[in-house]
Amino acid sequence: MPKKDLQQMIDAISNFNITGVLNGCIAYGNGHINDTFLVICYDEAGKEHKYILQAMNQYVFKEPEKVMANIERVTAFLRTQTDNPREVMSLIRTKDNQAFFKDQFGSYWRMYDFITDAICLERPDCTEDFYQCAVAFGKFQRYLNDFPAESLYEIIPDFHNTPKRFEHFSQAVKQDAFERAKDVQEEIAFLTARQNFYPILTDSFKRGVLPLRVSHNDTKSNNVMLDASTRKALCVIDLDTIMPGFSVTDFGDAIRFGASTADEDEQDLSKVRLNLDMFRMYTKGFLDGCSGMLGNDEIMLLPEGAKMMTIECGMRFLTDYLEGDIYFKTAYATHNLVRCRTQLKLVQEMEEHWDEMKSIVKQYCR
Ligand code: ADP
Ligand code: GN1
Ligand code: MG
Repeated sequence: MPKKDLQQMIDAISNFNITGVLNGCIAYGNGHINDTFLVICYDEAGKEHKYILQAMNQYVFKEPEKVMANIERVTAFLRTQTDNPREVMSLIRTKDNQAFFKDQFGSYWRMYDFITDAICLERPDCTEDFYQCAVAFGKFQRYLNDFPAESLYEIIPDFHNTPKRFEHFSQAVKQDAFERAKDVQEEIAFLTARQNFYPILTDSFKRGVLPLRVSHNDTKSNNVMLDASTRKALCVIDLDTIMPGFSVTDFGDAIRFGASTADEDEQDLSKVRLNLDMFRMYTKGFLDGCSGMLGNDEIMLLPEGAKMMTIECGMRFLTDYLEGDIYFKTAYATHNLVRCRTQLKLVQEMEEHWDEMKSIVKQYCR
């Protein structure tokens, strides 16, 4: 994605209905996808007003209008489910009342109110914080229980369709456009050996065991805000990938990221372990947030959701490595490979602790 220059940013900001005069705009956060900026303005009384400005990633989001249409509908619905405005992301509309601004270069911009007095955790380091992230994502499922999931646009087709992801991965191995496959034979063998696992969730859906729900699809802990003073669950953010999907993949993606003892790009694999206490607390928090909404079949598939999201993410990182790092932002040449390896190590850990994971979730069946 081409870098945005300052003037382009200032022009974009001037199209939104913000309060005050622009004082500063700085790169913000650690997302892998969009270009995110913190915008600071001051009004005549000297009061500060903060906003989040994002240039949408148009390689990832081919139809930004559809992304914004989903976000508008879902945030409006969420607002009917809670009295606390701080629980829902607030889009700032443009001066001509649109949810986004398309500039003369074809870039799409959008703005949100900055959520003040809140924190978001790159990686939760205690079970209580992780519990709160789980409550936020569980509540998100509950609030959207009556929203017609199938009426949402499928923003990235087959986003968590792991068999399709494996097909794409196999093509990337075959094409080997950057002659990198020779260096990753072990990882290719690992992913190939687990082929029978990949259709488990899509088959459960086809058999009617797994219901279609509104899912967030990117439930990392840095996509949820906690209240800075109480550290209680506040607001789910990063709404780009809201689509029809499964509750168990929302659960799983959070486990993949937050129940690991190391960062997603840790180079020392001996540090990458599955923290079962974190798994236990996230399970409790997610089901507390869902408040009885999930059926026993769904609950029993939560461990599969965790393993599926982890192996799928490893596969996606390796696919991107083989294709020349075109999807995820990277900071160095082997960044995607390093990320892939942490995910595969975590899959191994889950396989070793499979019976414990299953028995933890079983306690919540009715
Ligand atoms: P990406 O899709 O690239 O991950 P996000 O929408 O998650 O982008 O934004 C990146 C980071 O910016 C988040 O992890 C969070 O730290 C911060 N952020 C995003 N929206 C807000 C907001 N409304 N208020 C405060 N911080 C925000
Ligand atoms: C991306 O946008 P961000 O950084 O929250 C990706 C997720 C991956 C994640 C891996 C739209 O999430 O699917 O799981 O990186 N988002 C998209 O860290 O592909
Ligand atoms: Mg994010």
